[in-house]
Amino acid sequence: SHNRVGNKVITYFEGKNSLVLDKVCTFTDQLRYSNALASALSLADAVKGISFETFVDCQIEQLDSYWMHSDIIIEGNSKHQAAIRFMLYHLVQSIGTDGFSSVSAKGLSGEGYEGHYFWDTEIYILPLLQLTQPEMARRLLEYRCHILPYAKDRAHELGHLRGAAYPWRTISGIECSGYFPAGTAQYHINADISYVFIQDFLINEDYKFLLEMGVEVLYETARIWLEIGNYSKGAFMINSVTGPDEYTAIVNNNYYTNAMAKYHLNWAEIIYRKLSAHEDQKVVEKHKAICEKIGLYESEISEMRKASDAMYLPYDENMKLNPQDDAFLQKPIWPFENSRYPLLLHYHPLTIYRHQVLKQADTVLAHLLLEEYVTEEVLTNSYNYYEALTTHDSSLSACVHGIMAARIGDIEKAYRYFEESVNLDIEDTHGNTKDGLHMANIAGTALSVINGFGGLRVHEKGIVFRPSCPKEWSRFSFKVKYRGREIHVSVSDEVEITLIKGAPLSISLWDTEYLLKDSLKLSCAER
Ligand code: IFM
Repeated sequence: SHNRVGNKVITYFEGKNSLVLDKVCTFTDQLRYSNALASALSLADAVKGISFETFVDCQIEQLDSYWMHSDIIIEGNSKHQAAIRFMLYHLVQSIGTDGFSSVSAKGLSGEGYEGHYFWDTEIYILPLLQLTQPEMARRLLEYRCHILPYAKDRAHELGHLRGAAYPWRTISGIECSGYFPAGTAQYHINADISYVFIQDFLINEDYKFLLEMGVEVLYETARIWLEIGNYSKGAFMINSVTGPDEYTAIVNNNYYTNAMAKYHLNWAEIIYRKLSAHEDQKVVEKHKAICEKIGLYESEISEMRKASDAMYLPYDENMKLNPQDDAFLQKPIWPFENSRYPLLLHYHPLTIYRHQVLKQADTVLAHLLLEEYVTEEVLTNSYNYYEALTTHDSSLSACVHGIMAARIGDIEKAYRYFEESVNLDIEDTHGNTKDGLHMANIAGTALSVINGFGGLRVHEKGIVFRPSCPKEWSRFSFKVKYRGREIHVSVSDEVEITLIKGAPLSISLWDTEYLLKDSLKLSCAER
């Protein structure tokens, strides 16, 4: 018999032989439920009678579907194959799938960074999921939409008259960073979040999702650039911000931030025009209602277009590269040989900030995300210059350097970086895996195969491949989803791109356009 006393249930048993107890755990909180306790009890009631085996079957079904679309095959190195599957497995366990959560920096594997979510999700994890698990990707985008009210409050708190400023680190939506120079000053998080909403649109062309979850975030975050930027001699400047590289703080015109803001403002205007002129009147009306709700009118959109077009992107004519910011190239180069690493544990931040030294990819990352803003020459020069100054003290660095090494055609170097990122946790090369696995690096390792050796990019004009197989592997392959299609890519000394599902599609392979009907096979030597 049962007795419920307050929150406790007291159960009396009588009899002989064995007693089987099924323990049902439900988890609720006040972020997701207005009455957490009542919801927990009713959820527990709802699963009553469902056997453990049924849950096991559901789990198997989910994982089978995950591997079907997300597996990455590496032939010729069984250690790499096992390691990448280990990484993909940890990743899937850590992804918030309810629209109220994201992926914490250490996933569910440790307490490092207190479970907080960072830009790691948008710039490292989402680009992978958007191509392989688009529904999971959408839940993560929804999370950002749900916490928009907090980002608007934060913008107000920072003294901005309009717009939203997403927190550097958070769970519920409030800023949890206690060190603003390398926290809140990283305004680029606004552009990072918008970048993945724009990628979702480029990949899926889905106006419904854009309207429901994306536009308000896109516009409110774009407003911040007009708040913090100013014109000087006709160019739009963004001062006193910190870029991705945490060894350089509070700078003027960080290339990454300015380039991402330019893209963000550009797309805010394009999307405004597309939605205002949409053929479906319901879309036009709904968009109009959102704009009216947030007080966004033509004049502000024109300001966004103007700022995007006039955005200042630092460029050094002598060195033919993009300086990381206005002052970066004037500083002395860090004395690398006589230093102790990671620098952050041995030197005061102010000492580090006064030198040319990077913790992680910054301009190089901007060139990965926005190659349309740079020439081949500047991209290569910038890579070579910054690589020599980068300590990779951040686990977010090696994968980006590997992807970009492949981009400039240095596959041997790309392979060395791949080894660094694939081994980071399993060999504990940063000495801190005890605090949890490095989720951005995990997704970044998968991206090293897809974007790096596979050379995949999603541009406004379409999908691009520039594949090359490292000589240490005999073949690698993966699948991606793009505009209702599923595509299988297999690379050895030849590349075979197969349309598994969907209508024929125009693709770019080594900068030549092809119509992908069923399968396209070319020798890598012919590129
Ligand atoms: O978001 C990162 C940051 O870029 C470097 N330090 C660690 C953070 C969490 O992974």
